[in-house]
Amino acid sequence: MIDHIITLDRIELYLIDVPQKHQFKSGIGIRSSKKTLICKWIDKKGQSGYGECSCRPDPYYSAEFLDASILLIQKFIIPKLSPEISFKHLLDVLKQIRGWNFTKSAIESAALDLISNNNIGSLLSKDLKPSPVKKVPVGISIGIHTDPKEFYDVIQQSIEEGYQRLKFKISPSIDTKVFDAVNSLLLENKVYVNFDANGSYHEDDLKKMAYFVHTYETIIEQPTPPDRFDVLMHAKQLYPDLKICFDEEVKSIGDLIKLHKLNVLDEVNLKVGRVGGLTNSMQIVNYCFEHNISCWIGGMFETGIGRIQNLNVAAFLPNAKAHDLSPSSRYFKEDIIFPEIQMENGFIPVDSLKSCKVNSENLNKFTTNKVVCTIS
Ligand code: OSB
Ligand code: MG
Repeated sequence: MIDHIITLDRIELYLIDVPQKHQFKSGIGIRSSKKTLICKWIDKKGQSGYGECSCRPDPYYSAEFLDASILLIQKFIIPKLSPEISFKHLLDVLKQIRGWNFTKSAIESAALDLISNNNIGSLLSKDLKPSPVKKVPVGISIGIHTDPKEFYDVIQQSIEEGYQRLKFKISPSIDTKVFDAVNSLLLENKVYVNFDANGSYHEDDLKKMAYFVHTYETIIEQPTPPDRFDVLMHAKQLYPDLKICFDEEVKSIGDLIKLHKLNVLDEVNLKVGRVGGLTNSMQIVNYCFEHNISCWIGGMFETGIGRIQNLNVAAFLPNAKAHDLSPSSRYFKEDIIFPEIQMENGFIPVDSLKSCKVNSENLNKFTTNKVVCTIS
């Protein structure tokens, strides 16, 4: 259990807007830039640690949204902090707040980044049970495409770039003809494929899932709305072979244990932010390890700051086939770290992350709102 006293001078919040290379469409919506919140802890010696709040600017993936995260930090976190604070006390402050997992995760990550001297991996290794790997296998999450030719080209390029798993966003409104056009490409290349519905198949749409359940014997991520266990059970009844990976539905270790005990969990996409941070993620990684549950790390299109931390957790999932943690260049024209994260033959080497530093020039360039919170 991590315990450490930190001196705290101030916390700086940077609301940033980073241009994406390509538009990304999912069951949630279309996005062409990544808006995110960077938290920076600065101690009395002037040393700093960073964390990223990767929820969306709207409440369409989770109830949290970025402008509200700033308000939460200002009203309910900052007043509880003091110039000298133990990490355990910080966890207590965060635990008292119900929900707001992405926001809590950003604050916790920034503290741990500072405590670990910007080397979070070494800190995690103390509490994680699995042995780490040296390179993290990478999968790509491909948005919804309507033009079959464009879709074909994106897939061909992803295969050429060496991705070890292609994850396709799906929704009930998809015209499956775009998939007819690429099935042979995927099958001939023996690409490992899965689908992610972002909870978009409601009761009346379940029949439209048949194509995806039957064409590939694979896993579907979050097929049904996260709060509708009845719809999930109906889907399982309609498709006895349906294998499910949970994303939005798992916000805590309690959610995970419940789904595991109910025997509906085949796999979990663990997002550090979604479960409220690194401490909670470590508990989940250990639980999955002890119960032989397949677990991999998902992303929210994080900038390099959140991505490095995600990759450091992914290193402790030696059995994962691939994680949604692509190199910087897949997402952004320019990232806010330097050097940017690179992929080599479908893997990201864990050691390469140690030399990455925040690119302050880019961080400032992309900032649309900066808030300085002093601690008294
Ligand atoms: O459902 O996994 C998801 C991005 C934003 C919100 C939800 C999801 C995603 C992704 C992106 O799939 C994965 C990535 O960051 O590469
Ligand atoms: Mg998902």
